[in-house]
Amino acid sequence: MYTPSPEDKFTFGLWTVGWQARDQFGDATRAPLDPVETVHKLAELGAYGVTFHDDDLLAVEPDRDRAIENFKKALADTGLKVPMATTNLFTHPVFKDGGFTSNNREVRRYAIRKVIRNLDLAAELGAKTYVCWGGREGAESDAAKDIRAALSRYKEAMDILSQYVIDKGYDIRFAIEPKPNEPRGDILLPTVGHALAFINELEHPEMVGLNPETGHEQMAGLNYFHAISQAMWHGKLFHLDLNGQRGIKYDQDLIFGHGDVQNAFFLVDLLEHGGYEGPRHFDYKPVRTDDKNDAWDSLAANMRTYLILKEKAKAYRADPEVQEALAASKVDELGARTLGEGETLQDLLNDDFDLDGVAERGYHFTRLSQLALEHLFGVR
Ligand code: DIG
Ligand code: MN
Ligand code: MN
Ligand code: MN
Repeated sequence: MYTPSPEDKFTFGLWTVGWQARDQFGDATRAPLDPVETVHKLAELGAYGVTFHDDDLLAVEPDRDRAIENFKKALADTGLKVPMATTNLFTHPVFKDGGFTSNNREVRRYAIRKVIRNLDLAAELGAKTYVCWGGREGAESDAAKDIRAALSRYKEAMDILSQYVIDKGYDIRFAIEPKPNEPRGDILLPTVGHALAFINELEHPEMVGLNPETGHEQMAGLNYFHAISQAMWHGKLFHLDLNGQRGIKYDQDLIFGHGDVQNAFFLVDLLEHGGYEGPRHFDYKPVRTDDKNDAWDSLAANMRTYLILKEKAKAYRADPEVQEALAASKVDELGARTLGEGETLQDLLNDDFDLDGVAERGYHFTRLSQLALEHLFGVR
């Protein structure tokens, strides 16, 4: 029961369970983790794939070529896929004012070189999505960053990288990952909405989509189910980072479902019934209080929680009382065009509308929401 298998398409970043739990107020509580061990453990736990930043491969092997060879062998030995890759443009001090949008032009050029080098490896490993999380693209002071110029440089970098993928013939699309703040005081492209608008200004917008993260939208006080819905509506949900967040505070990267569990329930229902075919990728971190075994338990907990919510969402949809409540709340009626097929505007203008009568009617959302919650609680 709730045992994950590769068919579930669960994937994890090396940087998740590999996080040594160093934070700005305390040192590491866990030893570095060999990516080879992570790949084998992910396969053992039923995951479909693994994702990585370029630098994650060097966790225990400083020689890049050897580290890549070790990683490739582990992938071959386990059959684990690599659906996504990304670049670390945030740890090295050189990126302290950003990568693509650093005020220092030499840094901007280095950042693009660093991405290109890992794009080649991503293509070699069969990754179809390349994530760009601009964690350091931002500022703490309004005096320090000309935001319009920064957005021009961000666009320039994305256009250069898109052209590179086109010229090389790689089957790769880019996915921008929004986040409102941390580590920068204010990060550029802070939410799904900002990123969607930005993508429209690029030379190759069809090659660039989104990688929305649960906690990042929630850090901005926004609804992740809404964010994912809009990304899907635009055809821009290229990938997603699932995790948990408990309110507007620092980025917690909790286990999926360990934050707003109701929102997670409806998110899983949306992914399972809304036609998203991509990986269910977890970008979470084992809490700093976890030892190595706890950390592996936390990794498994992400997949188990997803499968539990998936089963509950299925039962919710199959419940005749829920179907009746959905109809009573006219949820499906929203799918009907406001101006019917063959109707003219004049037909609409001619409506005979009982304003006061309709205004009096309720939508019965309370009954529907309570039914959903009771399915979530497992009492239906
Ligand atoms: C943080 O949420 C970011 C980095 O971990 C990485 O660049 C990206 C990958 O999904 N998420
Ligand atoms: Mn303080
Ligand atoms: Mn995060
Ligand atoms: Mn992320």
